[in-house]
Amino acid sequence: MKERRLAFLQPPEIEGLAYPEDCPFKTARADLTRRRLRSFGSLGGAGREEIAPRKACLEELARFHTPDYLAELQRAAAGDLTVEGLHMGLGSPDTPVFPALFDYGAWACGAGLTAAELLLEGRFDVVFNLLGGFHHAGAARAAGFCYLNDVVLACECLARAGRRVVCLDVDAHHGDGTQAAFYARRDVLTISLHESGKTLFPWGGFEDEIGEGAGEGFNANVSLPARTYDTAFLAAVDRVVRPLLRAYDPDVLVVELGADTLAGDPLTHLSLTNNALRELIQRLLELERPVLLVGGGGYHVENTVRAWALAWQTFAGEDADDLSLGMGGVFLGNSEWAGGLRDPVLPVAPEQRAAVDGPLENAICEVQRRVFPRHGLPASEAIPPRGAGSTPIPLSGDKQN
Ligand code: OKP
Ligand code: ZN
Repeated sequence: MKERRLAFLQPPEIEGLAYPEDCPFKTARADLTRRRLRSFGSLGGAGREEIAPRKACLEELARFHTPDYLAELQRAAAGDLTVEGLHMGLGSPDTPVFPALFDYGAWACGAGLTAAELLLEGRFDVVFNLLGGFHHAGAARAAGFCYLNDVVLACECLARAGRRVVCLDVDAHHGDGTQAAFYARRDVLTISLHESGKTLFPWGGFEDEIGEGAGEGFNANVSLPARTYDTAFLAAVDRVVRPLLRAYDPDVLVVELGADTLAGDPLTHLSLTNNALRELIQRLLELERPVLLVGGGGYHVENTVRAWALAWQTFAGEDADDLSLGMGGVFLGNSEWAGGLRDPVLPVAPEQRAAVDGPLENAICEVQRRVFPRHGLPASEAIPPRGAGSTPIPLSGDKQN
């Protein structure tokens, strides 16, 4: 296997910058992941570099955000929340006003731009910006813990360099800000898999949102039912994401890997384990394209850190099944787990399967019907027999899925 060159971006300057204590968004997750990886020996040394990114300047932020909004954000950060600020979404429980709100976002955006440049220069194959993932922010609007949209700025930077970009967002929440930014464009194909807007903020992201004008057919949403489990998620990946990736054939991938899809997340209702995220990444690696991976949600801090660290190891090729005690993770006794960073496989209850499978099948068929023809793909696929190329590979050890 070809050695991939990985970079982990973490600005030392953001240490101590945090959201208010009562806000579930914890900025410490990125640095905790960095430390976890260092303790494993997975970070540091050739091809596994830590790089200090730059902070985005106003001019760069204005490639997406309006000058009025940027001024209002800075005003609010300085303690002056105006009526205009309120109208731009500031000052709600989901968009608290606190001193670091502008600086933290500007660092996340700067890291996104640094990451894009490192990929454009060809210096790395995979760049992690776990500070980022602020996919709800609009051009002049704050929402859902997001003020400045690093995902949009990074995609825009890659697109303006002439690259065909796929932005894949697998945060539990719909990537509405990113979708809106590229809705009428086809140089950035946006794909979001998220818990259905019927049960979760931001209450949208349905299959009929397919883009408009020149961008029609270049936005794809898959609504995941509450309690979606690993193999159901991977079926959506295999039947929607994989065909679209192959057909669009991007030059570069931007992946929002919010970890709030994991079972036990306090804000959402999905039931994934980090094994599903690992398998997703293994499928993305088949493309052999540079990847910018950004963070996002993930409100169970330890689960999030473990998932992001596992994601890094997967990109680094350190997660092979035969590695150490392997077998995809095994129980040694009643409680001893030898799966490394991997979660134990979660059993799927029959009623859970019954609740998930029908709505998910509809969602998959609906997005295939609406989006696939634009890409020369058949509007519906007969579910191929087991063993054929596009069926989900069962998770190791999970006999029932
Ligand atoms: C950000 B990210 C309704 C509660 C919504 C906001 C969740 C923001 C998630 N007021 N809470 O996509 O993980
Ligand atoms: Zn989220």
